[in-house]
Amino acid sequence: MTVEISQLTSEELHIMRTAFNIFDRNDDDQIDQAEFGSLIRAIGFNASNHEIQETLKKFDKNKDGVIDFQEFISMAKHFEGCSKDDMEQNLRQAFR
Ligand SMILES: [Ca+2]
Ligand SMILES: [Ca+2]
Repeated sequence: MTVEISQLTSEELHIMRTAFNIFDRNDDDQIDQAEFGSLIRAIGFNASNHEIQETLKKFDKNKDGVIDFQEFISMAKHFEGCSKDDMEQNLRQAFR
C-alpha cells in the first residue's frame, strides 16, 4: 500500500511532520535504524535490534536503509485506527 503525501489534508500533514521530526533526532530528514528503534519502542513494542532491522526493511520502499517522510506516512497509515493491541499484533506480523 502506498500513500501519497498529496492525499493528506494539511492538518494530517502537519501532524505527520511533527511526529516525524520527533523521531528524526539529528534532523537529516530520515529515520535511521537507531531512530526507528526508538519509534518502535515508543509505540509500546519491545523489539530486539534484529526485529527492528527486519521491520525497517519492510517499510523502506526504496531500500536505502532509512525511512524518509514518504515512507513514514505509509507506515503511519498502516497503523492508523489500530488500538495499541492491534498495533502490537500488526508489528508482530510485520516481524515474521
Ligand atoms: Ca535522522
Ligand atoms: Ca527509504
